[in-house]
Amino acid sequence: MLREGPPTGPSRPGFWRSPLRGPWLTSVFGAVLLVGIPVLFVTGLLSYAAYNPDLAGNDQTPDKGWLGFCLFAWPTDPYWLYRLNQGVHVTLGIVLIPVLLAKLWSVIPRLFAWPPVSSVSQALERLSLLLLVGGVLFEFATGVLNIQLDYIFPGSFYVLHFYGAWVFIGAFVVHIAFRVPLVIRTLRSGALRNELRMPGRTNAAPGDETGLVSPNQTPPTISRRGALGMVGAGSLVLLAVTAGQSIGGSLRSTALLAPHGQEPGPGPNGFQINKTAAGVGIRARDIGPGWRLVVRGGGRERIFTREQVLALPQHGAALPIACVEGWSTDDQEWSGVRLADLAALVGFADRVPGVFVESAQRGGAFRSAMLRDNQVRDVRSLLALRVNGADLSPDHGYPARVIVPANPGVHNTKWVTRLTFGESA
Ligand SMILES: Nc1nc2c(c(=O)[nH]1)N[C@H]1C(S)=C(S)[C@@H](COP(=O)(O)O)O[C@H]1N2
Ligand SMILES: [Mo]
Repeated sequence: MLREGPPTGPSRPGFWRSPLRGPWLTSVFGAVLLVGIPVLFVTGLLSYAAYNPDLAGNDQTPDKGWLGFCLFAWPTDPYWLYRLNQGVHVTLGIVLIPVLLAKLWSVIPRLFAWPPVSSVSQALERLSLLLLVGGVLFEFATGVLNIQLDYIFPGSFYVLHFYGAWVFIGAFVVHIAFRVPLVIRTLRSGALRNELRMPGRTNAAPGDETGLVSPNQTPPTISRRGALGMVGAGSLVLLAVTAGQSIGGSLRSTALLAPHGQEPGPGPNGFQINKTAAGVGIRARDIGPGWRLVVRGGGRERIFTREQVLALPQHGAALPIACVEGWSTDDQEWSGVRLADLAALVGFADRVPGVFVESAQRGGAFRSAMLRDNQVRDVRSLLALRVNGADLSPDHGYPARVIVPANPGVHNTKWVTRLTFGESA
């Protein structure tokens, strides 16, 4: 194969003919990603840490090994921390999609470079490119699918997205080590204004080392300014139809791409619903008068009716629901019993432990969650019975749900039936 003379098809020099391709355009897109990708990576790791995957009872990614170095006791302050982190992660990820596609478009000739392997170092570089391109497509695709298709993954989305992120970021670091000097040189040398003004072709620098400039350019149909404008406009449109789901307030209605709860309806329970009671198989009798709350720990067990829970000291907290999918609610006024008070009822008064929360839901990963001791200790952490002055609606978790500051939405378990303090599942 390799010896069969000059390649045909997309590997042929001159097959790719856009006059826009060249080191300058690629460097501009690359520079944007150089800033954006690390922000995605860091917010992604923080998001991962927020799930307490080091606690038994949670989704643990058991083979993570030393990759678990980034775990720590996720704080409850500021209470909007997860909301902000996840809003940035998801919104930025979506906004970068046009830039990513444009960057890939601009380097396509390189991906078909011939011969595929010419030296050991070139083979290594191509391997890193494979991991880079494969990794970035995998991360963006799994992220978007998780948002739009509502948790379709057979196993756990977190596991795929987490390991994928490490593979990708490894290749990314190798790639920028090779390429950053070129990006800096390119962006420094060509005056921005000149590049933008020049409507026509990319002039191949003598001995174009990048292989991006086509030797066989077609006449230009759009200027580089136009190309940048198109990509930028694409990103701005995505920003405009996404950000409202995380910012909230009156901007919420602009979030046309938001997958959930566009029309939550009026009233005190009128805010987004992730999974409805019917949707996860909660039956009327699970949450009817026969509902009981079991509080266990330290060898003790106490059982409460809803009236008895309501008779315990009630406290309020204004907290949002913030989902991994990026959407969040504005602060809602929850009221209910402090988790720390419930711990005290089974004997944990001075040293408040973590708690394993279970719900009336019979299957599925979201039916239970393990919360850490610092989360239980926070006085705003509630087993909420009411929201905005009304009883919880069945879809928001009636008779009782967990609400904890800065907690990922999925750990604010709805339809709670059992709290086990001081031990894991
Ligand atoms: N039992 C149970 N609790 C649950 C869920 C679930 O599917 N089952 N979904 C979680 C997720 S993913 C989110 S984002 C929040 C959403 O709460 P809301 O529907 O009241 O807005 O509930 C969480 N609590
Ligand atoms: Mo969620």
